[in-house]
Amino acid sequence: TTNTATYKRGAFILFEGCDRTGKSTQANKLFEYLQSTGHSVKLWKFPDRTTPIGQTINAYLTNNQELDDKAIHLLFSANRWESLPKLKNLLLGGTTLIVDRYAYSGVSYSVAKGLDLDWCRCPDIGLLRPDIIIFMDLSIEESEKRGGFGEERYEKKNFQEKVCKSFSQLKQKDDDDSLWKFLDAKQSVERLHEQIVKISLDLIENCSQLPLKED
Ligand code: T5A
Ligand code: NA
Repeated sequence: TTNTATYKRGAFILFEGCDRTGKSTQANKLFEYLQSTGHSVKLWKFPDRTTPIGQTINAYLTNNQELDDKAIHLLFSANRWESLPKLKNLLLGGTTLIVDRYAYSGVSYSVAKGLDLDWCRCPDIGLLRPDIIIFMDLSIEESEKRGGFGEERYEKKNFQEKVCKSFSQLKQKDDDDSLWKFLDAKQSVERLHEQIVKISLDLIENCSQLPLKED
């Protein structure tokens, strides 16, 4: 029949990148823009430090707790699994999700410590796959200028260089190259925001008929 209601799911928009590349700034601005223009949208940040697992992760990141590299890797992954039912319901209910870091950060930071890339990917297999990865691409020299790195565990130059390398490896290994949208994160906040709005509106328009995919 002609008047079958068209089903519309939300878009899964992911921001990824090394530390201090402007992910949270852009995720917040996109959220405010979409919300103010009447979209159903939610902002989600990983690690989600509000859950019991997230609190352990926070203690680790702030150097208040030591954990084995593999153990903390699995906790970061578990922190994504515990929110999966909520994220899935939101997307299927038509809400667009803006996610600040996800499994790609999970793998890249652990690989930078020396863990095997394929081992690192295993615990995240079966999580939802984003519709786009907006990768904030910035040299370490530029990111260092942004107020310098703080007190958290990973905020050191040579470690960040390894993280950047792992992200590139992940992109190269991805069968779906079009998933990754690299942006020159050196541009102004406003200039980047304009591009991100355009990309996101196109995606929201076009992804709604596609099924959700698992990673
Ligand atoms: N981690 C995370 C893992 O190891 N495994 C995992 O599975 C996951 C999910 C915490 C750590 O956890 C690791 C990765 C991290 O090391 P976090 O809480 O996301 O992750 O880290 P944060 O410290 O909150 O955020 P970042 O350091 O990554 O910074 P952002 O969000 O990239 O940058 P943002 O927006 O806060 O901006 C940084 C500074 O730059 C300025 C901002 O005003 C700010 O001062 N800025 C700009 N300056 C000039 N031009 C622009 N275009 C600018 N945009 C922002
Ligand atoms: Na951030």
